[in-house]
Amino acid sequence: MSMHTSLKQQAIDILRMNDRGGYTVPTARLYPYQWEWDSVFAALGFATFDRNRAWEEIETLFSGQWEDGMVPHIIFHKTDPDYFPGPEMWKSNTVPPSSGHSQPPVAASAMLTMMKTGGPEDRKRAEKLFEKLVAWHRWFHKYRDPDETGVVGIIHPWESGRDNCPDWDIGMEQITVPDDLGDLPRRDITHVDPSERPTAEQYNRYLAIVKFGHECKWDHLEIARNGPFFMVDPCVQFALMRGDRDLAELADEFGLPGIRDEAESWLKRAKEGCGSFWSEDVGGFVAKDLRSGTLSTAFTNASAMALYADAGDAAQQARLVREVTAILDCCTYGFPSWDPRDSQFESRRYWRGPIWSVVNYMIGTGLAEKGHGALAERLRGDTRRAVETSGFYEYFDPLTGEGLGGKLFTWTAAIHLAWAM
Ligand code: 9YW
Repeated sequence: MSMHTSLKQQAIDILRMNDRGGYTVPTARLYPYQWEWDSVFAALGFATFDRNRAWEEIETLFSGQWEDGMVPHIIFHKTDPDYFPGPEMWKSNTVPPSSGHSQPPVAASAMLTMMKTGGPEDRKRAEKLFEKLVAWHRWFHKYRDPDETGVVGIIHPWESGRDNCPDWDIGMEQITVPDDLGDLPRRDITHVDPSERPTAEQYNRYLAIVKFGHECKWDHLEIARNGPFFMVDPCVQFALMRGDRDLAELADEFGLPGIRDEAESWLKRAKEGCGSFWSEDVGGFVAKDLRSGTLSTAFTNASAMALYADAGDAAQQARLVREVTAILDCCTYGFPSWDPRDSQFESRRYWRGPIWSVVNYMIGTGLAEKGHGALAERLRGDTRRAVETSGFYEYFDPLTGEGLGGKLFTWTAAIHLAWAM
């Protein structure tokens, strides 16, 4: 793209370029399908210049919703040999075909934001989708927290959206790879540097979970109870808590007190449940393996999302803000996906150190709302500077700002427009 085009215009051009008609792909070739949370953030970006297209993005996403209420993490609108694992591995048996688990449920919050910043047409579009949105939240509570503990589990590292974070090593180590998995025709390492991507051993375990899922026909209660992997992810938990709060507000707007009460009772239970994955050692909420009870060992960008969900008591919140500050002091660009003071930190490897605009947006929103305006501004500035330094990459090195992963990336462009401009 020309050096003379403004960054704002470049961001708009990227969203248009990645538009496949009703939905956007995260980036051409590397990720050729519709991803759940990418699409929701894309909608926030579109909403700054094309409201109709913004709502269309979310409507297309919900067109892939399963009968049980789940919104899948990938929808395979058109088969593309460039991506593995494609529909033939997931065997979802749905139209359109999709993956078999979800991703962080961020749509309620985006829809509320779009309604608040819009007019009567936005309200109409939100209201029309509301029933589907409620069904998705109910699905999360029923199938990801079957014992009503107030804490939802994820059945695959990919459900977190923070695919390769060291958090998942705890659960992944316990997975036995079936003998009949065969050689996996990975495509990701033909598109980007393998040193920034997961290893072969990790990929086999990822696919072992997929195999368990389709073999039980995606029976999500069976997967939660007996599947190979079940962990708490602070990102999904906090996105859902924030989403429940925003769902309650939407229900109020639409005059549905029963649904507001339902969402508020989920939230109350979740606030109590959060104590179970607080780590005094780390000074924050961390991932937890629900099978063994093991807590993860470091502060991540998901830990920093606590204020976005208003999780924790006053002392916990004060403590975690101290960690947020200390971690930002070690980086040129915040917020790293793994604590740079920990030996497992890798500044360039996928979710093991780099920064992501979308997570920054949620962290920054929470910080600003809870009275930490300077920290929030620091993060917003870092998010913009990373783009100014390197362009609209998928993610960035927190030490140098170097752009990594896919180029001309939808959600980086969307967040630039919606938040960091
Ligand atoms: C993969 C599309 C997706 C994101 C995830 C991210 C990555 C896909 O890309 O996963 O094949 O590894 O981890 O959060 O939705 O941008």
